[in-house]
Amino acid sequence: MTGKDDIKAPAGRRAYIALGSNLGDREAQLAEALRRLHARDGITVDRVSAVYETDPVGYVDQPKFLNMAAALTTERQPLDLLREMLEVERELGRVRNIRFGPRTIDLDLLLMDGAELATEELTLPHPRMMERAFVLVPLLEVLDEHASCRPAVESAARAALSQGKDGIARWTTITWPCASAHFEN
Ligand code: PH2
Ligand code: MG
Ligand code: MG
Repeated sequence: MTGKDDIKAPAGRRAYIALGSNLGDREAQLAEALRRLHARDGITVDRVSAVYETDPVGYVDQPKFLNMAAALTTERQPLDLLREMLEVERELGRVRNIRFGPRTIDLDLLLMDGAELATEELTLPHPRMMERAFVLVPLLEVLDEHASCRPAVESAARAALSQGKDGIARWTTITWPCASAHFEN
C-alpha cells in the first residue's frame, strides 16, 4: 500500500568494516577515512571501536598496524559500498603492491546484514575475519547487541584477547563524530 501519508523509515542496512594502517600518520589516516566515508551520500558511520596496535600478520616484515572497526548504516548495495571504500583508500594515497604488505589505509567490508556473496570483487562475510584478532576484538565493540554472529565473534574475540593473539594492545580512542578538526555534519 502506498499513499502520501505513508512514512517510511530510512532504508538503511547495517554494515561493519575493519580499518588498518601501518604507514605514515596511522591514527590521522584512520580518522580521515572515517570522516570521508561518513561524508559520502548514503553512508553513515554510527559507531567506532577503540584503536588497537597490532603485530603484522601474514607478511611480517613490516611496521605494526593500528586497527579498528566501525558500524555503518548504508543505503548502498554491497559492491557499491566496497567501491566507495576503495575510492577513499585511493584518496588517502593507498598504493597496492605487496599482498598483505604495508599500507597507508586499508578498508575491508566484513559483514552486511545477512548478505552472503562470493564474487571476484567481494566475498561476504569477509573470508578471513574469524581468524584475525585484529578484526574480531574491535568488531565486538561495535557489533549490534542482537547481531546473529555475535556469540561466535564474542567467543573468538575473547579467546584471541586472552592469548594476546596478533600482539593486540589497546592504543587510543578516536572520538566520534568529531574524528577530525575538519568534521562537518
Ligand atoms: N592487514 C593485512 C595483513 N596483515 N596485520 C595486522 N596486524 N593488521 C592488518 O590490518 C593487516 C595485517 C592485509 O589486509
Ligand atoms: Mg585487509
Ligand atoms: Mg583490503
